[in-house]
Amino acid sequence: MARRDLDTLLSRLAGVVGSQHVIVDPEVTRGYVVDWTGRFHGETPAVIRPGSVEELAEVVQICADAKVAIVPQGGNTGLVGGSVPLAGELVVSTRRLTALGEVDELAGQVTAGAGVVLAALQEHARAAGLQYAVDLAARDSATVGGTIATNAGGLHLIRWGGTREQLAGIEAVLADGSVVRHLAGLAKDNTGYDLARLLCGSEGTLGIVASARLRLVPRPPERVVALVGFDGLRAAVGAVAAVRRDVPCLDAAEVFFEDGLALVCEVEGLRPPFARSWPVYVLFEASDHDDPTAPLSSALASAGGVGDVAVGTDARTCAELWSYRELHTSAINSVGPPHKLDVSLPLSLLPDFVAQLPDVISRHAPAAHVWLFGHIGDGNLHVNVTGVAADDDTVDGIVFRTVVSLGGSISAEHGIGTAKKRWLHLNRSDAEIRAFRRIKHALDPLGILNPNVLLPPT
Ligand code: FAD
Ligand code: 2HG
Ligand code: ZN
Repeated sequence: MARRDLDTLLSRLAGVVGSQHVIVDPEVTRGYVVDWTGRFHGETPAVIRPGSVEELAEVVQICADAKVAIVPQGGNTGLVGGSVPLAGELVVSTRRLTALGEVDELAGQVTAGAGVVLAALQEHARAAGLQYAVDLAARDSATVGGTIATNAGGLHLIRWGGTREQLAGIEAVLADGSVVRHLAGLAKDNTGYDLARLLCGSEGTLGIVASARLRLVPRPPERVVALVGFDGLRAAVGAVAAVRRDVPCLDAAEVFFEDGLALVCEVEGLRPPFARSWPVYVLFEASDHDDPTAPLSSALASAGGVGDVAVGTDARTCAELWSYRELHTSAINSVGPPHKLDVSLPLSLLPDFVAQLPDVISRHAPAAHVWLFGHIGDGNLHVNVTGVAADDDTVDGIVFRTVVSLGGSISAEHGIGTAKKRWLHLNRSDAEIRAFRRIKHALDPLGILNPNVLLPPT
């Protein structure tokens, strides 16, 4: 865009949001143009920070008039390169949309602005004796809008479902600047297309979420966390099945491995949980009105391959046990920007997949290291590969093809973004991708909303 046209555009936008919210200083915009991992770098002429849905709508309308592309951004914690302006787009940040309504205790719902971070939402829900079911280690930065746009899964999906299951309504700005608002949160409301669920997981390609009506769930008072060492993954998968069967109040079943735990302890200066190490660890969390420790222990006692067990029932010990799992992402990033492959597989095939992965990868990238952890209860493994150049995605393709050959998905919860769009066809048929394109074209005919993600180029 010519300098003069850009200046005109930015001054129109400043007229809407205020010049202090049109950020052009490269020192400041730097934090908006590189993704969380440091693998994806872009550039932008400006970051626009609307303070209300009305301002957001005007911003989008002005960009549509000028046919200028936009990347919506929340907390910029996305892990598929979808939140950064890779082709010089404007960034529209939702971080000022932080309105948080009163908790409706009768409905068990709340209306939250797109820029509310999950930690604030959790705290707000807790004050009313409830909780928001989606929780992630990035809770201090990840926003309501970003988690809806990516349909984030998180640590408690096994019990409560992912983001889509919590959505009771949405307010969003479409690509022409029009506002769709459906926030009543009625339990029964069978009146046509479900726009909230369509926008959920659309990665900023169909509209910009301004706020959402969210379901809250009960927060049982008694909680137990158990970290268990296993002699192998097959035993761990079997134990997870036993615990799921016998402990209906299971909140989480999370896996990590010997090398990942050693890295976390080294990078974060933590003491290992046990005197000896185990090939595989699973962290279980359960919560209920009555203390769930006894059913959890007896389910584990009936499972094979169980080694050491550490149990926490008070907040401090639970947090310490969780930190071995939650700190994997930052510890791995300290090794170097990883390729983040977030896959899911049928549980019965998870051990075979993990057994063949090192060989499959080292044949093509001998210097690579593969770190594995994830949500074992959901069959979701985070395959992080370090020691591979940021722009060389040969290994990504190899892993994805292996996953698909075993009946799995190339994206369990992080989305497609820019990182995986060339592999979308592995999981989606031509007919599905054509339908995606028609939906995209119908809602965003100019193609201005997050043009670099999800859909591969034609
Ligand atoms: P961003 O990164 O800013 O954006 C993500 C995508 O959403 C982009 O495509 C962006 O354009 C779009 N977007 C953002 N806001 C809006 C909006 N208001 N309207 C429309 N589109 C929008 N993810 C999981 O699923 N489960 C996990 O357990 C998990 N744990 C994580 C732990 C760590 C330490 C980190 C760094 C990340 C983790 N993530 C996890 C990934 C990430 O936190 C999620 O993808 C989250 O949903 C992104 O939210 P965000 O606000 O940071 O969005
Ligand atoms: C998690 O489960 C997140 O901790 C991040 O989804 C996964 O870092 C990753 O690859
Ligand atoms: Zn995850």
